Amino acid sequence: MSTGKRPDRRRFIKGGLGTAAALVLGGCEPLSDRPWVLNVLGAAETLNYRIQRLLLPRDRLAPEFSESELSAYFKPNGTSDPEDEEYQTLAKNNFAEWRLMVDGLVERPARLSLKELREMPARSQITRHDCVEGWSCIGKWKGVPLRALLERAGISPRVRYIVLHCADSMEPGAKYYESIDLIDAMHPQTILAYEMNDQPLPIPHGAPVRLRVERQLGYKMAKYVMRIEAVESFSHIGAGKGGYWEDRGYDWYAGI
Ligand SMILES: Nc1nc2c(c(=O)[nH]1)N[C@H]1C(S)=C(S)[C@@H](COP(=O)(O)O)O[C@H]1N2
Ligand SMILES: [Mo]
Repeated sequence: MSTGKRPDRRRFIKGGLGTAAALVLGGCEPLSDRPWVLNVLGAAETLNYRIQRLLLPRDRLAPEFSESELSAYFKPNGTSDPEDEEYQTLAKNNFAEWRLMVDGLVERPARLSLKELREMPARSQITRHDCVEGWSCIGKWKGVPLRALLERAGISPRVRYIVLHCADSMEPGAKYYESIDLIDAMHPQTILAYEMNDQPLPIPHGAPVRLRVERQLGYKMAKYVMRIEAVESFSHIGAGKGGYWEDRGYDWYAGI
């Protein structure tokens, strides 16, 4: 089924599927309970991050799947149609005026159109999306490797994290955002996807572009990305924990 390079975890997930078969949501599979995904204690999280970073090769690939394994239905989650006026205006014109800002600690800040992104080298991959809420779906994604964008912008040696700023407000004054380290940012499967299942990325799934960072849980995969900021630290953003959900108790490192 998969190229399973993670025997323990995969067996664990499969183990949960027997009883869960009845819950299958049109191709999306519920996962078993995973208490380790929501440990609010920083110590356990840091340990998970360190162990994964120490023991697993930096370029370890997430399993990829075949077309026949695509989920018939891919569940949208979180925001599915941003109400923010700026976003609504951009969406009305099919994102022709949308620009991706690439800035922060970079030599060549950029504002790129969707057309410019589409002209850059692209990568396609069929992967499984695991949400912390306990479901997973398999989808096909095409987009620009984040690495190519960062190389184009020229990041400073001081950069440690890449922050993704999104268009959607989760509550007044709090837009969704996420951050990843440079190992994940430079990973070959980390892409800014503008296509899903061979179609332009639909609004419920993050149009015009969303992050795919395949070795982590769904909440890391920022949708409606407006800006990519290269930073030394994210302590000055939001509540300082590196993401909208992290600021509310989720782990910053959601490795699977
Ligand atoms: N901007 C933004 N990105 C987001 C979210 C969101 O609400 N807003 N939800 C996250 C969560 S919890 C998941 S599981 C995935 C859902 O992606 P999907 O809608 O394509 O299934 O997007 C993630 N990225
Ligand atoms: Mo999620």
